Amino acid sequence: AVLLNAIADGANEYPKPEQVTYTYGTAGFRTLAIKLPSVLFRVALLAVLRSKRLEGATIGVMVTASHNPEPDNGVKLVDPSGEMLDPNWEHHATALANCPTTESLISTFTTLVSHLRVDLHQPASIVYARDTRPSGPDLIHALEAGFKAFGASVKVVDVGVTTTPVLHHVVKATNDKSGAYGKPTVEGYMEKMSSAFKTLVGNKGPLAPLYVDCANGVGANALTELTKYLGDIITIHPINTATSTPGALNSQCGADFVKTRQALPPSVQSAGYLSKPGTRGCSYDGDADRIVYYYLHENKGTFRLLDGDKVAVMVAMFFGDLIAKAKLEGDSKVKVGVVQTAYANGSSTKYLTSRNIPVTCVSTGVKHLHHAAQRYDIGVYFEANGHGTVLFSPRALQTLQEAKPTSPDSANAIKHLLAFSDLINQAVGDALSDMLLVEAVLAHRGWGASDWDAGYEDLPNRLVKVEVPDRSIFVATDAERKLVHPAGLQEEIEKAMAKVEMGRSFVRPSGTEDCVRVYAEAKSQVDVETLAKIVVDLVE
Ligand code: 16G
Ligand code: ZN
Repeated sequence: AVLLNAIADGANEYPKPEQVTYTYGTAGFRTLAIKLPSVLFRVALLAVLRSKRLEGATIGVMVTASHNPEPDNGVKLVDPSGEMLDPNWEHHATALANCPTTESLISTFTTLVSHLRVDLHQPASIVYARDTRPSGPDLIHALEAGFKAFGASVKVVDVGVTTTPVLHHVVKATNDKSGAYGKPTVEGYMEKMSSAFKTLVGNKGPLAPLYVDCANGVGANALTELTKYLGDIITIHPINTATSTPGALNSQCGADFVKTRQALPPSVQSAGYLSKPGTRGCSYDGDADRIVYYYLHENKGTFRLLDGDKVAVMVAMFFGDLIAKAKLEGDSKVKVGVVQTAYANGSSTKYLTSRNIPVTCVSTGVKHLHHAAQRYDIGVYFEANGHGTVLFSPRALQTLQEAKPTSPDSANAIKHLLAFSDLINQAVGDALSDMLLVEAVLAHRGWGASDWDAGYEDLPNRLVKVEVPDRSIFVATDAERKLVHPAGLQEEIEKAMAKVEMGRSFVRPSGTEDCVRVYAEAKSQVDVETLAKIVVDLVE
């Protein structure tokens, strides 16, 4: 009763706005920041319940709206393994967020406690962080008010202003009592990544300079921190680092801007950072869990995008070669697989499958890719938009640790594979760790940006956002590649696809915005435009 009173007192401070319905979606709760204080208070309650249910295992709470505009914010929970919240708990979050009154909140909370069999006497432990958004501090206050209702039984650690992947790392490392995953701090993470990077490229440096567009977000802080540990192996030039300039976050810069516009951020263009042929640039998003690379074509000066698909292909091929060099024999052989979504460019999928690398296609959203990647020994997963990482299965790690090298070459390959497993964030994709992964692979291959790009040519493609009265009538299946509803629409889309050479198109409701997305690709730009237009018309 004391607890319920404390929760009720706190809840009264953060009433739910009327006429707002919240959904815990692919990226947690995300909307205008001014609508979120009550949600943060209630998310705190759920985080505590989840931690208690898991006997005090540490749960993470991240306050960010990633690539969204500055007035937005959001919140998501991180499970003890460092992965996204168990999907079975997502609707409990939604239920708590939507209770119209304090009374109904208390009754929903009480129901959850008994329904989920939570022992309130268990301890709870939470770590939390936020990005650089101006709305962050107030939302963190609301979150902390939720923890305070439980009194001293809840242990909290404020990681402060940091990136989403750093928070995931801290959660995973805190829960790994063996200490093998590294120290549960920002410094611990930077140390782990940079020492693996040094093992991999220490004798190949200094690497060619790299320009990094930080989207004026929290990635700028993390990158400054990381460069302190990297020494002079690589010269990194951070740009778009104005984290306290109002309105600058994600504006005309960042991974989402670059991927959607297929162009340089104007700031990068006008400063001419990439004008020296072969110079590489990359862009993070607002919370630094996404990255895309690019460069300017040597002769034509045109923009060339190296997106998540390009990273996946390069990395998968490289690991395949490294495993061959390691000469791991027989049953213990380690195999590489790739996970993509329907948005992966058809050329990338064809490139991989024609080289006997297995490819799985899953629905959009990191959690789907992550789980599918866990089924491979070394699972490379990337969304075209730049979310992704590489997972090493426990069996693969054990095989590598126990492998008996047959030559100095194989010993080296094994050492490098293990160093890559330390360099790469095993909890979630990280722009910083992915950047070092790309740089290390390029250095090992002796490649520049154009060598990397030469593997395959993207099919021309188009992504269109269509506003519809009710997106819930669009129901997709087969990893979102086909529509089962509205009846008959899929047949029409397929007819349109058949009309153009190498035509492919699909329609899916967005999980983050009130719209439907239409994707089309074909052999020529003209055909893509035709196909996209037909499908958009069908949807409208
Ligand atoms: C979320 C997902 C991202 C996905 C995007 C699709 C996470 C952490 N983020 O941002 O992976 O690409 O949604 O958005 O899972 P859409 O459903 O609006 O197309
Ligand atoms: Zn993000």
